[in-house]
Amino acid sequence: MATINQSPAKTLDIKLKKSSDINEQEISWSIPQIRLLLDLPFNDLIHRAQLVHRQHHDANAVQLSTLISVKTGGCPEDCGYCPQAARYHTGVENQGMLSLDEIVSAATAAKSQGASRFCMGAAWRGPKQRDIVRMTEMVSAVKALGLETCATLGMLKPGQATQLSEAGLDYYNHNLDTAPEIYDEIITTRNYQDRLNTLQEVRDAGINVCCGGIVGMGETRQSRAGLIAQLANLKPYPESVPINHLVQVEGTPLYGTAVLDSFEFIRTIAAARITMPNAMVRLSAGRQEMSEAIQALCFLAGANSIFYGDKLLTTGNPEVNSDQTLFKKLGLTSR
Ligand code: SAM
Ligand code: DTB
Ligand code: SF4
Repeated sequence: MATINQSPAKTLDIKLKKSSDINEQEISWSIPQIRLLLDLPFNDLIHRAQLVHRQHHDANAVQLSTLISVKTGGCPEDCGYCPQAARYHTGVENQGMLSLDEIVSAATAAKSQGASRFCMGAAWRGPKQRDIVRMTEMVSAVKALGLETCATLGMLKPGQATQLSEAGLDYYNHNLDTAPEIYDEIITTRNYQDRLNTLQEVRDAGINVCCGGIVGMGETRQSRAGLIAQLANLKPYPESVPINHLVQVEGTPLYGTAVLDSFEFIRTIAAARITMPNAMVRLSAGRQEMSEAIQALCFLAGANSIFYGDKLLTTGNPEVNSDQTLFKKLGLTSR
């Protein structure tokens, strides 16, 4: 690991100037360094993010993932943002596990609309063994359609990730959600280490890691720097980094939180891009509440993936038609 005993500003300069000479997976990012990025004048930050983005990616290509809720609502956890927690009264209707046929027809439709990845989410604390068996059938069937597969099922016990991997799972989504120091203000039914343990299970099973967080939960800029530092310092950092803007759902504890300024959201995307150059950074939840112009700035800041389809898990997402129109306006290609 590169140890650099200089001031944050100096080392930030070294990282940014010599990015082609260093093995970026070996680099550790300190919170003060990420804070310096977040504090840059907006234009400077976006410029730096674009430089990194263009070194590592096609600047006009965006990857499309479609989400489906395999099992909805009634979750025993207390995540303060989540409409699916049983303890909050949000009007989400509980739905038992979908059938294999329902999954296959949703995945077929997603593929025909242009998605390259199909992500299956379940409102569980973690899957039971019988759930894993059914999930492996779904993963194999979706994979057989020629789609990349992703699942987000909560905490995994030893051995479960291997079963999913053997079924053909390409990505597992498990978010750190926020910085460690404010984590227990948001969730108390599991801790940061639980999350890190699941991420390690996923890594050890050879599945790509999809891990990001939520901004707009009332956190400070310093906490956003803390979240990005946690993600960027995972060794290796995640292949896919979803940055969600909190979707405020009535009945959840976080409903009524002061709405985060969009430029803070875009800054967070830029910091993720700069610190995790090879990752796919996904402009995730909250897109329905964003104007086209804000979304365009997110792409400029280095986002190169979105959730595509009229629904996220329980909340709305822009319609496929309007995304296609936006991509045309911006000259973006998709895969
Ligand atoms: N139950 C599993 C778990 O929590 O790991 C998987 C599904 S859970 C809904 C997946 C992720 O969705 C959460 O970790 C969180 O980052 C995100 N999420 C949930 N509700 C959200 C909201 N209202 N706004 C933004 N992101 C949200
Ligand atoms: C992620 O980071 N965001 C997605 C996906 N991973 C599973 C979920 C967003 C959920 C938004 C609230 C809802 O629709 O229930
Ligand atoms: Fe349950 Fe996941 Fe929602 Fe938390 S985020 S309440 S674990 S469905």
